[in-house]
Amino acid sequence: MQKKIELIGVQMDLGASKRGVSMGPAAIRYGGVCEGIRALGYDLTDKGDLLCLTSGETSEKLRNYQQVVDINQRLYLSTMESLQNGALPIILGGDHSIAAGSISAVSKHYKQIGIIWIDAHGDWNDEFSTESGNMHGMPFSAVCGWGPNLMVDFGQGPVFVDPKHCVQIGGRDIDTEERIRMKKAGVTVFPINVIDKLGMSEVIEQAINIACRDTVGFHLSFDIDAITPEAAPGTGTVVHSGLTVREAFLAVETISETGKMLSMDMVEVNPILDIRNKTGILASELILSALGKVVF
Ligand code: HAR
Ligand code: MN
Ligand code: MN
Ligand code: MN
Repeated sequence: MQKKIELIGVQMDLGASKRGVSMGPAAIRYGGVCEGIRALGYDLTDKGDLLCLTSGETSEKLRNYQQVVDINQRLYLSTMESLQNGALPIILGGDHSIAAGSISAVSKHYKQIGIIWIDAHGDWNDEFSTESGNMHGMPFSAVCGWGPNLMVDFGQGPVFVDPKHCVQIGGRDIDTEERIRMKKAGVTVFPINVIDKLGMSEVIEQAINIACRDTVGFHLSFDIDAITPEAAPGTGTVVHSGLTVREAFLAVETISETGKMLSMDMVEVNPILDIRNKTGILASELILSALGKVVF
C-alpha cells in the first residue's frame, strides 16, 4: 500500500511582528509541493488551511496569545487526526509558533520522539526570557516543557519532548537569556560556525543519531530563515551568513535516507518579502527532498 501523507496549511502570522507569513502555505503550494509529493508516489490528502481568529487577547510578553493558542489547539487536533489515519503530517506555516501544536500531537501520539530544528534562531524563549514577546520565538522551549505552557496544554495532558533527544542546527541569532536556557535544558546545538568546521555531512549524521537514540523517530521543524538570505529572501527575520542551499538539501536528503522522519513543519515563508516566489519554491523542493526526491 502507498504511504499516506496529509498536508495541513496554517495561515498564521500573529506569532511574528511582520505580517505576511500567513500566505506561506499558498506560496509553497504554488512552488509545486502537492504535485511533487504525488509524483513521488505518495497518497496525498491536502487538508487545506487553518485560519486564525480575527481578534483575541494579547499581552506584552505573549503577543496575540489567544489567537496563537487557539490555532495551535486546532492544529494539534488536525495533526493528531492525521497520525491516527496512519498518515505522515506535513505542516505548512505560517510563523514558527505553530510548531507548538504540530509537535504536541506527534509527541502525544508516539510518546518518545526526537526533534531536529533547523533555524537561524533558537526559539527557546518563554514569557520571562523573551525580549520581543513574539511567540514564534518560543515553540521549541514549549514542546520540551520549558514554557510557555499555554502554547502546548490544550487539556490533552501534554507529552513533552526530552531535550536530550533534541537538536538545533544553523543557529546564529540566539538571545543571551535564551542561550542560557538551552544550555541548562541540554539541547544539542550545532551553530553555524560549527557547521563551517565539521561540515553539514558530519553535523546531520550526529543530529540524526541524537534524535533517533531511544526514540521512535523524529519530527523535523524547518524554518526557512536557516538558509542564507541571498537564497531565501522571503522571510521576516533574516540573519546574514546562513546555510547554503546545498547544505540545506544535504540535511534533508540525509534525513530522508533514515526513514525515521515522523512529521515535518516548513515555516516562516513570507511571499510579500520574496522575489518571484523563489523562497516558496525552495521550501517546496526541500519538503520533496525530505520525502525522498533524489537528484539522480
Ligand atoms: N529570539 C527572537 C525573539 O524571541 C527572535 C525569534 C524569532 N524569529 C523567528 N523564529 N523567525 O525562528 O523574538
Ligand atoms: Mn523559528
Ligand atoms: Mn528563525
Ligand atoms: Mn528518552
